[in-house]
Amino acid sequence: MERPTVTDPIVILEREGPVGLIGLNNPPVNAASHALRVGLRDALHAFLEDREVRVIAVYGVGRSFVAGADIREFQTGRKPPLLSDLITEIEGMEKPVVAVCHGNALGGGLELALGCHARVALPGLKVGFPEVDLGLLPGAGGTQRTPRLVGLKAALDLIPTGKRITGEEAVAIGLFDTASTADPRTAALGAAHAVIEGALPARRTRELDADIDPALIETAKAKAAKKGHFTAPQRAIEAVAAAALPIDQGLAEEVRLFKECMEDPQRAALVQAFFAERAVAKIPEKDAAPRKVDHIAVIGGGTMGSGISTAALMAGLKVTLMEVSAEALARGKGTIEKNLGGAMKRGKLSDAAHAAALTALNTTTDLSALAEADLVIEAVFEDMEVKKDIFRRLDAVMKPGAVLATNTSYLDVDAIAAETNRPGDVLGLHFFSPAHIMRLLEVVVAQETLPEVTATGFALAKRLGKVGVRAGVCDGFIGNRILAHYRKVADYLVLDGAAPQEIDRALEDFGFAMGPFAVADLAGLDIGMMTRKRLAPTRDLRERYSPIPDRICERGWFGRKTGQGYYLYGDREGPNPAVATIIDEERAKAGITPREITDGEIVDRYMTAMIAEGARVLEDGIALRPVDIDAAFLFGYGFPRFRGGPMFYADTIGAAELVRRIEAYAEEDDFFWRVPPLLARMAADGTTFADLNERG
Ligand code: T1G
Repeated sequence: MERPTVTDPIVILEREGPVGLIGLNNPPVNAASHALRVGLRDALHAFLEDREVRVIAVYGVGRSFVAGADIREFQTGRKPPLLSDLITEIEGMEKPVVAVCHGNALGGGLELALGCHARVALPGLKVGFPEVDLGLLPGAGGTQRTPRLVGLKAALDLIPTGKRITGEEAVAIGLFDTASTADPRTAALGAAHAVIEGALPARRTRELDADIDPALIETAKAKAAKKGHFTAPQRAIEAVAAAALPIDQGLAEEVRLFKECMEDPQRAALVQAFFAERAVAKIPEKDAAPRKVDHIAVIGGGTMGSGISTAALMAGLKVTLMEVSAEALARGKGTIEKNLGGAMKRGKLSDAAHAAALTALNTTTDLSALAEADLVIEAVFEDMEVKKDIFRRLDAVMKPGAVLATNTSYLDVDAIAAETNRPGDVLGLHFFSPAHIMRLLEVVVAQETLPEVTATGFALAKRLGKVGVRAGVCDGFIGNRILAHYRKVADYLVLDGAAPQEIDRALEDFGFAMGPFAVADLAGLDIGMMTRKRLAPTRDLRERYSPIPDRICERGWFGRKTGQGYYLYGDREGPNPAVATIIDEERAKAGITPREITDGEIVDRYMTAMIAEGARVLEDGIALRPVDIDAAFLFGYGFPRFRGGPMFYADTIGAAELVRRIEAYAEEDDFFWRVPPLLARMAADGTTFADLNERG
C-alpha cells in the first residue's frame, strides 16, 4: 500500500504478513476524538480476529502520535468507548500491541502508549502529562501505569508538573522500551517483528508493582502546594498514591479524582486559557499572505528596544539595532548580550543558538543602514513629535514593501502612519516588558493598515513565540486602556478606607501574582506620575481623583528603585508607614471617614471595573471578541490563568449581577461607575461573553 497520508481515513489498517499495522490519522495533532477511538477499537478487533496477525503495531500518520484526549469533548461530553476503557482493553489483549511514537505523545496519547505492551520512541518525540495545565490529571490510567514502569520518584516528576521530556529521556527512565530512527510506519513494522523474534519484550504494565513511599507523596504535595491556587496537581498526586492499591482499585480512584477535576471551575477556566491562546490568531486578515521577514531593524536600545531585539535574535532573525550615539548603542548591545546570556542559563537558548544570535546582531547610528530590513520597529520614548519625525525619515529610507511598526503603548498609530507616504505599511506592535519574556504582543491595526501587513504582524508574533492579539487604535489599545480604568478603583479604595497592602493581599489571594501597589512600586511610581501629567490637560474634573500617588512622588519615592514607595525595600521591608500618614492626611482633607472594606468588596469592585471597561472596548471595536481581552490579560497582565481571563470570569458572575453592582456603586460615584450599554443588553437578553465569542 502507498505510504498513508493525512488525506486518508482517520484510522488506516494494513496487514503485512504477521503484522497488523494501525495508522492513526486525525490531523492536526491526532487528538483522541470519539471517531479516532471507535476506529482504533474496530481496527484492533479486526486484527484480533485475523488468524494471520501475530502482533499489532500502532503509529501516528502526519506530524504526531496522539497529542491527548480531544479537549473539545470536555465541553460537548464524551461518548464511549472512553479512552480509559479502550486502553485497559488493549492491555488485556491476547496479541501484543506495540506503540511507535513520534512528534507528541501527550496526556491520553502517552496513556495509550502505556496501555500497549511495548513502546518505541522516534527522533524528536516529546512525551508528558500536560493534563494539570488544563486543571485535570491523567484520567486514562497514566497515574497507575507510570509509577509501575518508572518508579514513584520519576512519576512524581512528570505527573503533577505537566513537564514534557524527550523520547530519549523517556527510554532512559523506562517509560519507553527502545528507540528507532526509521519513519513511523517502517518503525512500527520493525518493532512488530522485533516482538515476534523476541528482541523486544512485550508485557502488561498492570502486572508490574508500584512501590509507593508515603514520604515521597508528602514531599510532592508540599512542593505542589507552593504552586498556590492550582488544585489539579494535588489531586494528581493523590491519584498516583493510589497506585499502592491493586490496579483496578487504583484506576477507580483515578476516575474518582478525575471527575473531581472535571467539576472544578479551574478546569473550564484553564481549558478556556488553552483555546484563548489559539483563538486570537483567527483574525479577519488571516487569509492575507504575510510578507517575508528575516531581518528586522529596531530603533532604540532602551529596555523595550533591547528586549524586542533579544526576542527576535532568539527566534533566529537578523537584527540591526539603531541608537543615536555609540554610547547608547553600547548600552543597548550590552543589555541584549545580558538577556541572551540569561536565556541560555535558563535553558531557553542552546549554546549554538546563543552564538548564532550574537552573530545575527548588527548595530548602527545611521538610519540609512536600516534600509534593507524587512520590518522596522520604532521603540523610542513615548513622544508623538519624536515618533512622527522618525517615521517621516523611515518613509524616505526603508525599501519598498518594508513594514514600519511602532512599539508605542498608547499613542495614536493613525497619526504616526499619516506622516508617511505608505500608511498601508504602518501598524503598531506593542510589546510588553520584559519583551523577550512576556508573551503578549498587541498588533495594533490602524485605519490604513493593509491586510497583509496585519498578517505580517501576526506571523512575526508566532515566529517570536508570542500571543498576537489584534487591537484597534485608542489610548492604551486593549490592555492599558482597561488597566487605566480599573487601576483607579485601587486608589479609590485607599481613599475610602483600605490600606494598599490589604488591597494587594486581597488580589493576590484572588490569584494575581502581585497586587497593583506592589506592581506600581516595581515598575516605578514615576511612570504613573508621567501618565497623570500627560492626561492632566484632558482630565474630566467630574472624575474622582486621588492625590495620594502625587504626594508620594513629590517626596521622590518611586518604589523599589528608590528604596521606598508604597512599601519599604532593602533592609527595611513591609508597608511604608510614611505612606500611611499621607493616606490619613489626604482622607482628612477630603473629609472621608475611612470604612471597613472586605477582601470580597475589593475583588468585586476591582473586577467589575475591569469587566466594564472590557465591555466598552468590545463596543468600540478595539477588541474583536471577549476572548481577545482574556488573552491580553492572561499573557500580558498576570491575570490568574485558573480564572480563564476577565471576560470568562465575568460569565461566572453574570451580566445581571454585574449591572446590579455598577448601579449600586454609581450611587456614590455615577461618573466613574456607568453601565456599559453592551452589558445592559446582555443582562436583558441573557447573552454571555462566551456567546459573543461564538459569534466572532
Ligand atoms: N484536543 C483538541 N484540539 C487540540 C488538542 C487537543 N488535545 N491539542 C491541540 N489541539 C488543536 C489546537 O486547538 C489547534 O486548533 C490545533 O490543534 C493545533 O494546535 C484522558 C484528559 C500538541 C504541542 O494538553 O500542547 O489527554 O487553533 O496550534 O503549536 O488523561 O497543541 O488550529 O483550531 O497548539 O503544533 C492532554 C495540548 C489533553 C496537549 C501541538 N493533551 N496540545 O502544538 O499546534 S487532556 C494536551 C498541545 C488528556 C487524558 C486527558 C499542542 C501540541 P486550531 P497547536 P502546535
